[in-house]
Amino acid sequence: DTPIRLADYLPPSHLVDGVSLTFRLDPGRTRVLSEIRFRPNPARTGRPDLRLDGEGLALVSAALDGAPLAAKPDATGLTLPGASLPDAPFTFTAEVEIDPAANTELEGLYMSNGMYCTQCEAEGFRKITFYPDRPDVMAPFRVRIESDLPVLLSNGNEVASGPGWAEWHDPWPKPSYLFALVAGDLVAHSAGFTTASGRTVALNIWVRPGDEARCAYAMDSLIRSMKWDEEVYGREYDLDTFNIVAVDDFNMGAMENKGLNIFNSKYVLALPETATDDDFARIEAVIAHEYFHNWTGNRITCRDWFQLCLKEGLTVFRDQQFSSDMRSAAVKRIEDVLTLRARQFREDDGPLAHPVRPEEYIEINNFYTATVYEKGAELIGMLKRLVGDEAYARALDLYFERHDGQAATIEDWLTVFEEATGRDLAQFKLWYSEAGTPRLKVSDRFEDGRYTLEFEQVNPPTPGQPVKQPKVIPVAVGLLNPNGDEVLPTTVLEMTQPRQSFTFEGLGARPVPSILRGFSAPVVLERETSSEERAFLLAHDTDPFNKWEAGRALAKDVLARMVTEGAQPGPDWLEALARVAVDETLDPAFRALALRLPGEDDMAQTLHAAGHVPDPGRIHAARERMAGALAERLESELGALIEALAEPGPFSPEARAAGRRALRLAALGLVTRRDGGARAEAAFRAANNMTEEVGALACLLEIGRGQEELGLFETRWAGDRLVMDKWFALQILHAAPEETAATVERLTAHPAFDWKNPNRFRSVVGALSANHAGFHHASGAGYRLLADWLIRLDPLNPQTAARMSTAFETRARYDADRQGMMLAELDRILATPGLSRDLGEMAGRMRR
Ligand code: HT7
Ligand code: ZN
Repeated sequence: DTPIRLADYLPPSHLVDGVSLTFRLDPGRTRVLSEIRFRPNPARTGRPDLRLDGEGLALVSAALDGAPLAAKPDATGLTLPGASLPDAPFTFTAEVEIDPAANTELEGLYMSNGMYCTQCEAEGFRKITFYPDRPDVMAPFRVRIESDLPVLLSNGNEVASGPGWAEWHDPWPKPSYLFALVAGDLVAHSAGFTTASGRTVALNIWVRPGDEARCAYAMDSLIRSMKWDEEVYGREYDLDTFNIVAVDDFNMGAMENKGLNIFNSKYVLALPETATDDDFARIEAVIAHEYFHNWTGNRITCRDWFQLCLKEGLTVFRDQQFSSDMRSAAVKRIEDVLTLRARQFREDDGPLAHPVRPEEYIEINNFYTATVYEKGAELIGMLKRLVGDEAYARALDLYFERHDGQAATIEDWLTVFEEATGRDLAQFKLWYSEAGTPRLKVSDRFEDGRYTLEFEQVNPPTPGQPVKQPKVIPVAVGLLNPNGDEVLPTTVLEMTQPRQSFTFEGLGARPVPSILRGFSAPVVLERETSSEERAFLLAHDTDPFNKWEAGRALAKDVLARMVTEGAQPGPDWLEALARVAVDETLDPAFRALALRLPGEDDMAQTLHAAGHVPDPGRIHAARERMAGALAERLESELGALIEALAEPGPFSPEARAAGRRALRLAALGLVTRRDGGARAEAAFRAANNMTEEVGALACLLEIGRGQEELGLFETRWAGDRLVMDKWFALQILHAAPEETAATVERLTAHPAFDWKNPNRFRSVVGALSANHAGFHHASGAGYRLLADWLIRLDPLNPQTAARMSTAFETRARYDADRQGMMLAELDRILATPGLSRDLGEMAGRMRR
């Protein structure tokens, strides 16, 4: 497989003025008739060939301006020689046959529970018909669907329908990856929305009969998203209808097809009894994300797939802004940074590191990564911090005005900022082209009332990029007096050099610095800090992110010493945390986050960066001791905390109530380590919502109990796929290290383990790699089991297999035995006959 390179980009040979498609749906033999109106692209000279992508299509007939074509497709498409094409507009027609029932990859047109649906991003449309399947070819689409199924949907507005057919028209030019079609026996949860300019939009969430009552939160989230995008970005919706369809078999979270978003049902369906607070928060965020793509992704799309961060980084940034407006901004920022570090820093630190705008790929599906999405969003946040809110708003207005209807690039994006602000962003652009997480080393000195902070940035090498240049780093800083008063409110220092100092005058005493407030740049801060200073910042910092960060760093220091030196958790950390736990002036959600101990994978990453070889078993044991010590210290407070946080009224999914439940469950987890599970058992039995039900069960599983409750849970929820995914995952996530592989083996033999369903597969095989000590158990059983399942899944669903193979990306952290076992599994995967391009690329990169 040859890599595709950004440097080889060529504009399309032909543009498309319009497409008409007719689908005669049949599970095994669907006919697709296409009529594509082409025009030579004036940007290309010399009568180039027209390449139509097409994979797995049986060509029935083709014609050019009505004259039959004796075209012979190859394995990936059809070439129409330039010399044989008119030098003027012409129409290409074709009829192909496809087999949706046999499509297990869930890309192109496939079937899920008797319903037809599509997934075209990134390159699925070529599995539907012959077409220039590239995002810089944008066209209006007309679609006719013929089927006896009652609900027939496509993009845009419905223009006509009759028994057994419907016709749709999408007036907005779009690339083929945004095409969608759904046909099924579905029911709608409907509502309406009136836009700021007074147009009415019909909103429908389509689900299987029986699920209508579970759509209220998704609908509410959609309406709030539409309103927010009008108020904050001035963006109105632009069609008469907005449809969302929930699908059980789906490779990712959701897809922003124009006017017809398709969702993994887990990001739509929710009732308090079936969905946890985290589920509600994710539904809100995913609904918003897909809706926001209507402008950042659909109206303005990407010129090519190297520009993926143009739509994804910006849309993640927008959904993060939305969630922080809907919920607590501080808590949202902490959660986003936890995710960034757990997924993106991990990626940046290993063989899969790549720039936010990659320069080559073999399989583009492998680049829907934390780097493109989450680091991409951080770059937007930095840009906003550097230019200021008002200039950001001006630049965005210019972006929408100038590039509406276009397929744009990162250069276009940065140019609007340069023009709106007069700033040169050449150095900032390095963030897009260079991979790796910069290290920011900080030292300070204080003399005669002058306080100096000295920064040094180190940009470590990544695969294929041995030498890096200094970046622009916005460092938000505040200074506190020893009595806790803030003497310098948050100020953004702009670092552009390898080393740079900043001096603050007129200070009466040596201040305590609060550096990288709000996590103002995606870097690793390295500064020798005493535990007293960390405890001081945990108590006094006015920046909520850094307040939390101080407690986190303190906990990580303690845990690191426990792992490497066998130390006991000292009173500094215990007392500092105990104060936060009972401080009623603080948001309960913040307190819950502060009580959450550092994760084991995070600790392994940190220990590796500090020059240790992490031992997963020791990390697990030390973390258990740490939780035990905290439970002992807080024993007298926890009971009262749990009682006080019980919610008397009816369940509310909103953030305040969810924060109280999170703190209550954090306390319950600690109490369970002291009372043998009595309170958790009672909480499980009394639970009237899924957050408490699953939370209490997890507490019991953590101490090796809960078998009876697992049985009750299974009996109660056997008929509910989404809830049963939790039942599978919980048992593996909370299994003891030496029992993890056996638990996975037992559960994969369970009759409800439908491994062809991506959600179920992830809830079992994904949970295996998420149990750090279990996956990395010295026996190597976790590695073997994962490789076995990847090899089995690959021929059916290569996209999901490739995505889950990233469990091996941290190989270099561990001891020689574990490294050897992981290598052997990667080699076994690579030696598998018929391995997909997806998994082959991933295993190959991790093998290097
Ligand atoms: N733009 C979408 C990314 C995507 C995807 C979604 C579902 C299935 C397969 C997919 N491949 C790529 C989702 C998003 O970022 O909003
Ligand atoms: Zn997206």
